[in-house]
Amino acid sequence: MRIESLDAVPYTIPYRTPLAFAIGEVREASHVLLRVRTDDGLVGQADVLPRPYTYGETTGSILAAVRDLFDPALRGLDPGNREAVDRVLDNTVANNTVKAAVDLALWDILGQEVGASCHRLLGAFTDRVRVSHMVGIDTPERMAQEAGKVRAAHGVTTFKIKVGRADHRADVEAVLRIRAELGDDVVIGLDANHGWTAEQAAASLAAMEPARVELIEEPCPSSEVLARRRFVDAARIPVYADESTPTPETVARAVLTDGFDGINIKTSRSGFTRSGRILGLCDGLGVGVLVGNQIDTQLGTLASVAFAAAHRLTSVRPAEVSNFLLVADDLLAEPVRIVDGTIAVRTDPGLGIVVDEDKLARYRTDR
Ligand code: MUC
Ligand code: MG
Repeated sequence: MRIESLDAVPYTIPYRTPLAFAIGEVREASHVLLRVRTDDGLVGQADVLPRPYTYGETTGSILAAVRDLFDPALRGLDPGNREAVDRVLDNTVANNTVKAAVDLALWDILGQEVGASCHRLLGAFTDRVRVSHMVGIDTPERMAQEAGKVRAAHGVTTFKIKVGRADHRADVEAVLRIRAELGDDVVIGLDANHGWTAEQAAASLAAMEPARVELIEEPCPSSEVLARRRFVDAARIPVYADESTPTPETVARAVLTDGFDGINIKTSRSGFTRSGRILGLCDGLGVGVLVGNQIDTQLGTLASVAFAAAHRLTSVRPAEVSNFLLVADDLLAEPVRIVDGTIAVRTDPGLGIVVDEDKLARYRTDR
């Protein structure tokens, strides 16, 4: 079997509610559906998410990378020869989310070829993923309401609260309020998306002590090298890296040089192959992992769920797989459901993605 072509279809689906975080805000899912076609008729699919504030990619750059770089370079390769594909992808720097989607689409093809789900091919450790929900930056009152609503509607009890405002006192107030309103039986983590300085991060954590926060992600900028290392050394809760560690080598540096306690792994920026390498590194080094969200649609969520449920280490913590609740609709024909705070894996071959073609026709932006 050979790769025949790569197509990229840009589409936009509005959000029900925007999501704000320290370095940006998203109001709509303006993504790109990648389709890798093979000469014997199989089609691998994955979602590509432009996130200029973290990786520099835009819809235009994603379309150009597929059209000008990866489509011509990958045509004719065996889709099962991921090492050869990886070498081609490596010839281009950055472009993480396009490369991730190519990899996911190839795994999707492999699963269809052998008649097994990606979840099964990856390890099939468990068949349900516990959900952690991300609460965007807003007034403390609305943030507590959002967490309460998601717990009541979906049974989710783990929350990652977005913080990192220039005035960190508003973050402190929000986190204390969420703990007070939701009580003791919820788990609270934080993500500052490097919006605070290391000093603000330390002061905020001290002021939030009554809220019993279990971990903090990207507290301060990776460019402030010594300040960040000092913060990680002194922190009394685990410190996780996310957007500063999109690749195995950045993970190795964050752990070996800066002493990070955990790594957020996102299939939408490292696919299954590189996510697996990152997971292996973390496993060998004794570093925690969590499966995070790049504000994925339901289509992208299928990949995160397959990966999170496939491995022991990724099943330790709930995975961030509920951001699709923000999006008003989806391209998937069969919706993803959260039941009692969990999402079940799909058992269909590959990723189990069936696109509703009428919806794709309605939301695509290239016609
Ligand atoms: C996160 O965990 O940082 C926000 C922007 C993005 O690209 O990912 C997120 C979630
Ligand atoms: Mg994060």
